[in-house]
Formats: sequence, structure tokens, C-alpha cells
Amino acid sequence: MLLKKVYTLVFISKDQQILLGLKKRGFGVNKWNGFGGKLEPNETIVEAASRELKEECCIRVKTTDLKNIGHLEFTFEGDKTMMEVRVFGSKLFEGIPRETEEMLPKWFPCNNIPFDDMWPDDRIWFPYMLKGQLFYGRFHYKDLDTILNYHIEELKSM
Ligand code: 6OG
Repeated sequence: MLLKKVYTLVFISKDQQILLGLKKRGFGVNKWNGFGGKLEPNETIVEAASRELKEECCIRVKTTDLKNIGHLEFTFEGDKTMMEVRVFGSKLFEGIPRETEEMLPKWFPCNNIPFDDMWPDDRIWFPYMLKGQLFYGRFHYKDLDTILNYHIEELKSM
């Protein structure tokens, strides 16, 4: 039996650019990623997504502006936990991204994503997100650098 843990992951975009953050500590340290984390008790998934974005890079997005664009599942060899990651996107936001203790935010052109310094799975599902396609992906990792096997598909609805 797998123990499921739910996470959020938010990508803000504007003018053919996407906002990524360099993770400064914890899981995924030194990797560029979207903004997100675990749900707190009594919080909906979109509330968690909006809160994490504010906490990690100081920008605000209304929960109603967050679109669920993808669903990812991660498992690791020898670990009974499955990370279920709900991916959200928005072009609407308020504020200027600022560095926090957790993340260093930076805008990247959509045709110049720093995949070499990201989770290996990102190379596989980012193309769906960048084309505006909804997606489901599951990835089984051998260790933090190596994907043993995966499945990815476009979804018609979430
Ligand atoms: P905290 O531990 O900071 O939340 N996350 C992943 N994102 C990608 N792109 N690939 C992975 O491959 C990931 N594993 C976890 C989910 C961790 C944040 O990192 C995301 C959360 O937004 C294994 O609370």
C-alpha cells in the first residue's frame, strides 16, 4: 500500500516567460521549479497553491484564477510514499516576485528553460504545459537523479 501525500506546484507566466524559483533548502534544493508545497489541515488545494506562492515569492494570485493544468505522481524505489503533485497555472497575479528564505525567483523565456538544473521529469512534461495541453504523468525514480520508468499522456479535461 502506498501512502499518498498531496502537493501543489504553481507556474505563473507572462509575455512568453515563465516564473521559476531556485529552491534554497529542503527537497529539491538547488533546482529550478515552480512554487508549491504540502497542504495544511483544512485547506483546499487551490488555497494551498495560492498560499505557497505568496510565502515563497511574495506574489498573490486569486484562487479562482488558478487553473489545474496537470497531475503528476512520483514514487521512489524503496519508498512507500507517493507524491501526488497538482500543477496549476495562471497569467493573472499581483505583486513583484521577491526572494525569500525558500526560493530565488526568476523569469525565464519559454524557449530557454534551464532543464539541466531541474528535476529530470520536467523535460518530459514541460512541453505539454508550454503547448497549453493538460497532462497526467507518473514517474518512478531510482534515486533523486534517475528515472527508472514513466508514463505521460495528454488529458482532454482535468
Ligand atoms: P516542499 O517539500 O518544498 O514541496 N516536487 C517536484 N517537482 C517536480 N517538477 N519534479 C519532482 O520530481 C518533484 N518532487 C516534488 C512539489 C516540494 C515541492 O516540489 C515539488 C512541491 O511543489 C520528483 O514542501
